[in-house]
Amino acid sequence: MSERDDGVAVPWTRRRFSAAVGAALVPIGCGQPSPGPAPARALTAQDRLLAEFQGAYPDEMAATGRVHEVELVAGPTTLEVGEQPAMQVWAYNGQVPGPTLRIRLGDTLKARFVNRLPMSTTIHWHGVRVPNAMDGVPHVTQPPVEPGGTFDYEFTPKDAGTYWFHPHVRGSEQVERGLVGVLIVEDPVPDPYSQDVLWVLDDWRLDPTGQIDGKFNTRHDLAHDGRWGRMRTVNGRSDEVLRVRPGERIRLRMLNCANGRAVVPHFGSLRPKLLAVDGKYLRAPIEMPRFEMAPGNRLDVDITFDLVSERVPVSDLFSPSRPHVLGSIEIDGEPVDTPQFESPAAAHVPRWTGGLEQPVHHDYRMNARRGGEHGIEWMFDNQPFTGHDAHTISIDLVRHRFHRVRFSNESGRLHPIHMHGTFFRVLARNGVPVDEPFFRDTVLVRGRETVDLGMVPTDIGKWMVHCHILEHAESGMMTLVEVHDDDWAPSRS
Ligand SMILES: [Cu+2]
Repeated sequence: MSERDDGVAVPWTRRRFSAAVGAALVPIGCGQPSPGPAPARALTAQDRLLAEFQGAYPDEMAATGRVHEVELVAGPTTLEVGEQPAMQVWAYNGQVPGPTLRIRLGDTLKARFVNRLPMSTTIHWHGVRVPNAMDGVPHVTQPPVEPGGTFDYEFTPKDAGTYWFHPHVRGSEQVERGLVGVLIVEDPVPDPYSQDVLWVLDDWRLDPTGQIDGKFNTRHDLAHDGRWGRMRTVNGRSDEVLRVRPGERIRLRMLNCANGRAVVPHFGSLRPKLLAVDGKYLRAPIEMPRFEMAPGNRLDVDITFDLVSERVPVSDLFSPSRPHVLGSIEIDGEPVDTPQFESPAAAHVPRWTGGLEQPVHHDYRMNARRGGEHGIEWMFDNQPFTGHDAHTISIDLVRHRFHRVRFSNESGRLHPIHMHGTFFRVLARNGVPVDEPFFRDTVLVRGRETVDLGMVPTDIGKWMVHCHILEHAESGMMTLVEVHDDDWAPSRS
């Protein structure tokens, strides 16, 4: 069931939409109070883009009143992977990956976080449209949680889908050490899949003793696409097998939580349908394309198994000449009836073909230079991020308005760009229009590539934009945008 017709989503009201379009009629930068009712006039391109957006996702979500209270404790523990010696890791609630929190759309999550790490941390809820104060960015939305400290997160997600959570302090170390958890927001009435399965894809770089290599943000990591480890895991295991019976129809949710590695999942003889990207349903299901899952991306696929017994390897084809088997799916046992229902991928996703006629609101140039704490600094606009406590806002956005934002990669490295607090759609790559039938919160920008994004922010506040190669972020490739309320205009001072 899509969010459009579930009865829980609060659609944009006519009043709210009119307000948004009304705001669009006031040219930004004029700053003058309107002398009276605006004269009737033709719809602008901005109005048309907003009208297309209407119904894509709700501005607010009515709470069901169901509250899920959980405690998340970050602390040291051990993990055994295959034949490796026990590895010292950091984990939420003693598990790697951490607990999967499963709630329904409209439910409220109350998470009491306890820090038992030897350093400060926070929790960021990746992809979830939360109130700004719940976004987990130290010094910007909350103080860092010191060792022994606690923080209470509480929010009602506005979108069903597959999300995840991780620290936003020294991410390149804390995420690599194992601090990753998953938040699944189910539809109000989940479809009757035979199984709803999660695969958390990760890699680990070990030292010669089999422990996590304690050298973080190395010059090599920074000069390349971050830290890529040779030990690969799915759900913390090197030999993950998903067992299904012939006839089953499953929903497989995949998350790439590696620091730097991109993954192109390939399902061999199987024919999965892509359902959702970064949590959000597609316009309609499509045959699984070659999809470069950058760190942070999630893909949900719908797979029906034929009436045969076989074991199908699921491979990573990011480097086609060096395929890597991630895990496998074993089809065996007594056949079952295949659940029959319409795909939940039936979202309203605006095409926004007019988006490329809008002026570029900001063009972020991405590059690096020598220097800084780690020897190399990654930057937006020649400006390395110097710490959350000394942040500056790079651009202003206005809620309920369409913005076209460009990311120009002047380097040869990969930069998966993640925006907090909003979804966006890719409008063009290297100036060539693309119509991805889905929203995203993270997009892989290749070397020398330029990507144009379209977005309509729904939540005010200060939100991070950063590279999700955590070593690039740690060495400066982070910035903040501020989303202002509908009636905001820049000051003329
Ligand atoms: Cu990067």
